[in-house]
Amino acid sequence: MNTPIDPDALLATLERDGVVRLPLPLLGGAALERVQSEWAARVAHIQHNGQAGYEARDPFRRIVHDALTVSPDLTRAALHPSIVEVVRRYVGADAALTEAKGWRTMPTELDFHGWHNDAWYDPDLDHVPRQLKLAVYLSDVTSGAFAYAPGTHGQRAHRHYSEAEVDAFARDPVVLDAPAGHAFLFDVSGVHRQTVPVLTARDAVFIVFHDPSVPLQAADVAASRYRPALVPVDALDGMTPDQLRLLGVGRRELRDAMRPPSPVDPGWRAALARAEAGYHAASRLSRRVRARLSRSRLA
Ligand SMILES: O=C(O)CCC(=O)C(=O)O
Repeated sequence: MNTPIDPDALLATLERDGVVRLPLPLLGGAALERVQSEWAARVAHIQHNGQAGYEARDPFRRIVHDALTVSPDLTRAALHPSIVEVVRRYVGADAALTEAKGWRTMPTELDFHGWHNDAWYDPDLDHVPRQLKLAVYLSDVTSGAFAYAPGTHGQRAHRHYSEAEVDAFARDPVVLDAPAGHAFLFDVSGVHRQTVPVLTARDAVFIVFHDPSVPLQAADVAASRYRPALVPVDALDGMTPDQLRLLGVGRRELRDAMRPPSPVDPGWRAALARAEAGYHAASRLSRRVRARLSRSRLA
């Protein structure tokens, strides 16, 4: 959907609150259904032997990396011309899309994450560089919504915050419940969280924009966290030079920021090797049992 959205109004709210709800859905109708059906396939099983799936990092969220690969509709929605303008005016003309990650949060009563703001840049920097996230809901969100403490953006400290600290902030949190296809932007230096309880599974994609020349914190360098986006190639058809630039096309500094993947921890490597050996042994046994059963049926 390329219906124009007033960038000046979005920017004014973003500067004041650090968060802004988009007034129109980014995805709707057949495009939303296509994205939801591809997404459902990604969150149905753990990524395995090259088959696209989710990463099971914790019991609460099924994490989908390179989330724009899910569908050209999602890539085009993320690069809606008004979003491109807001991102370039809020973050800077050199902003680029540096990560697209989504997750299905499983129903839970547990307070598994809490209020926090995001650490991402080198802490020795003498200013707070801007990073924006565009969140797009792929399911109707009536519980487990994202929430943001308005006006808390721009701070240097990156940590978790208690309910009492958030209650002491000047204004009440903005709770972003919305139907599937709706979206919002937020400055990650402000205090935010997913609310609990999550009564039904919640699907959301978070797309990150910052200036890739900003030095990163060591943990994100080691993890090769921010890197050029992977997108379905047909999503590029008809994109404007501004959209392509935000996506990272021709941006050498994005490629330069990439590091070889960090080696897997030796303990994990050994555990994965044992799991793989067990899987192959079980497959061999099952083949032998099936062969013997079919021979005895023929005899
Ligand atoms: O899943 C959510 O709503 C929280 C997202 C969040 O904390 C983040 O993207 O930093």
